[in-house]
Amino acid sequence: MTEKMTEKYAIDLLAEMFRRMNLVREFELRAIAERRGGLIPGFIHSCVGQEATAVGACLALQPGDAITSTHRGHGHLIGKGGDPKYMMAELAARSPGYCLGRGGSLHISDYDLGILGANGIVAGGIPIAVGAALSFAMRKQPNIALAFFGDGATNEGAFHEAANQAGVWKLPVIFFCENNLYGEGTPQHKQAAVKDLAVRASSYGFEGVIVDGNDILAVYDATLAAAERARSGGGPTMIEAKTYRQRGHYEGDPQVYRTPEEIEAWKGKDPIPSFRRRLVETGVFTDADLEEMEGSVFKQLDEAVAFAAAAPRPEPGDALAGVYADVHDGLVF
Ligand SMILES: Cc1ncc(C[n+]2csc(CCOP(=O)(O)OP(=O)(O)O)c2C)c(N)n1
Ligand SMILES: [Mg+2]
Repeated sequence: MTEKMTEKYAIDLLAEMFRRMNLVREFELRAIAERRGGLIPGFIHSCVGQEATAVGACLALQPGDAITSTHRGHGHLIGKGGDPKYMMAELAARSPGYCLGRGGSLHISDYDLGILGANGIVAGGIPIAVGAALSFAMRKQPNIALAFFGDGATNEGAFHEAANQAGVWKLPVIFFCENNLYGEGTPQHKQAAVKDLAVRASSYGFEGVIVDGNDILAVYDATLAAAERARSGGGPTMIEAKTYRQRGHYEGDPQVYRTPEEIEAWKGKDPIPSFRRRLVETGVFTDADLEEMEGSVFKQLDEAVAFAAAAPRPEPGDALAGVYADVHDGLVF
């Protein structure tokens, strides 16, 4: 089993999967604590419980590939290499943040890393990813784009229009649906008449696959296969990863739409401890190896919080820097 695991996956990759999933989890918990403590204003939609989809999918991509993210995007950004220091500064509305401290959690992007943006508009990132894929194809670049979105987003016109166009043009794009069973407080069966959202891909002429979104290796394998297909001219794939968010839709959500028993049952399928057990049981890493990685995550987050807390706030006089519209003589350009 050990040999099989390390034959198929490089040991550095397995370590990175573990470390990055922990970084996402602890980033979320730390951000929630710092919001309560007053450092962070505004909303947080945490992805606690969904770390395997974010990290597994991103680690199957190449550095030049692009992603688009959602309102629940911290995991996607860290998965694609985003720096928690600048993320934390952005959440704390400080000027060294990814958007100069003006965007907050829902508007983080880093074009150098291929992160084309978190997005407060449900399904808003999907056409952007298709546009990036079209651009890669027209420029004959060997890159692909991946759009993350939720189950609720597959009921939006933007999803269907973008999927249709990508199917017609066979664009190098992956439609990655994190199906966490709810769109805000609405369970999936009240918003879609199909049980498996992956079937929607067939309307647009490409394959839809279903994976266990709490199994990082299954997510990685499915994304790698889809990425290879896209890169070799085979067009789009939709991946539906079945998962669960362990916390509310947003911090403070009273969660009246689901039972504590349901939440507890899904905590039993938490993607991080199950991967940890697998790594130890197969002898890939010892407990001590993994503890060291966990410790390094806490250290990195301590540094990120200290950086954010010490950073300056944006100056009101800089409000028009870095924006596309400007005002001259009372007119907006
Ligand atoms: C176009 C649009 N409609 C509605 C909203 C309000 N809204 C924010 S998140 C959300 C639910 C999205 O559900 P899903 O796509 O399943 O993502 P999840 O929150 O479960 O990750 C809604 C309706 C919005 N931000 N944008
Ligand atoms: Mg959802």
